[in-house]
Amino acid sequence: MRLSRYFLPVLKETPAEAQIVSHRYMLRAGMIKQASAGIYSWLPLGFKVLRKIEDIIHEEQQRAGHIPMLMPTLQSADLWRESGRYDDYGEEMLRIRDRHDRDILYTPTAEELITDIFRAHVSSYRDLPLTMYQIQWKFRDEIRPRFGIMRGREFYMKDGYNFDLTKADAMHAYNRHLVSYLRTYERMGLQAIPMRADSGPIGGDDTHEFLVLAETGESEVFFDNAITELKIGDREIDYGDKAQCQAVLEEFTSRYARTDETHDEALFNEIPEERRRSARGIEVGQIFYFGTKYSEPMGATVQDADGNDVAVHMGSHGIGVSRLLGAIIEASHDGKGIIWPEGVTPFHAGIVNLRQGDAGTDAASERLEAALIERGLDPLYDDTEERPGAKFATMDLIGLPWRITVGPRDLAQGVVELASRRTGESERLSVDAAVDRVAQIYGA
Ligand code: 5CA
Repeated sequence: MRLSRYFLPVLKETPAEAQIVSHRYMLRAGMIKQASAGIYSWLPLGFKVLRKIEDIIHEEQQRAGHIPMLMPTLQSADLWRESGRYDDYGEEMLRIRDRHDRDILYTPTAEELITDIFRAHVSSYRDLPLTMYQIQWKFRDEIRPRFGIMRGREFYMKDGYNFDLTKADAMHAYNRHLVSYLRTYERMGLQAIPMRADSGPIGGDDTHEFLVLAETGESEVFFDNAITELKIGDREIDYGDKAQCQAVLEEFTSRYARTDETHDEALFNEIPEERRRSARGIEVGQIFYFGTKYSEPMGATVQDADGNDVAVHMGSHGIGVSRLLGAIIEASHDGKGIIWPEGVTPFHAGIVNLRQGDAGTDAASERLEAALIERGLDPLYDDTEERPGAKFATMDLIGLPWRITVGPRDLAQGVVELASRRTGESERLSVDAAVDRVAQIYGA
């Protein structure tokens, strides 16, 4: 992409309404624009990162054997009356009346709709286990939308639903979700700690929230610091292996880690003092097992091997897709701007031409751009007439992990400068070597 032809409305001034760094940088880097309270347009740069995050979630969900699908944002109130949640959900639900005076609502979550699909098509235990998921917009009329996309009213969520014959099978689905979520967040450069939480309007007793530690987080959390040493890394996971998934769950949940809703001071005090931590965190996901809470009232049953009709055991599992952008920025930035982890960066590298219009630097920049594209990479070439200082400031703000600078003095010696946004370190390399290095970083 050529910057001169892109839409990147960067702001020089810090917007007054933004209280936290991720919101400030998302506005300044031209990633989002508020449409109305808690509702945002995703400008091209923000949209690109949103898509990257979504792609990682799809890959990891399908690796775990979960099936993608899509349900509508507008749903009939009647289904929600069947489960009893139409009245229970309260003010956060956006209720709408259509021209025929029918009550509809903008989905805050989709347990009812998926249960309705299930009961229409599945009647035998032989069709289980089944887990389907979607990535779809949600609406919750939050009383205090704030921090930009972090607590929006309209937000993008991955929501998955499992249907199983027994509680034991449903707990395997729960464990699979926990493991796949850990992998998902790690690929985004995040450490998200599973913590015992409260289930709220979704219901059930078994639930974990995933928290990214950050001073600006809305949740108060308490944990044994030993938990921060744990990593999934590149270990092989066989999602069909119940014992293995259970063992990973135990590894990651046996230490004390709770949100304030379930915090137990006496248990907390049993942790050796030097490992006791209280901090703040951003909730980027939550998994639930709630048994037959929806299947029973809605008649989602299957025939078991003995011919008895039994209500299926269910759980639901959410990731805050749009909120993750904020969480990643909170976890990875400096005073100059965002520092994207390679896994989610909107462009793989930035090319800065220090003397636009100079035959030599133009040709070398174009050669770099073409060679990176040839390797399957997606560079952003700043081909504008801006001064070098302004070009560097924009690249630092938008946070591409690698920058290749093409200047007349270096070119006279046959080199360009490859710089890391994270460390600030740079080296001088030939155009070909710089392309090889960037391709190698991305495994391209
Ligand atoms: N039905 C379940 C799982 S699919 C559910 O709705 N879970 S949830 O309420 O915990 O939401 C899932 C995730 O969505 C949360 O962990 C959080 O990361 C994100 N989320 C929730 N509310 C908002 C909001 N107002 N703005 C941005 N993200 C949100």
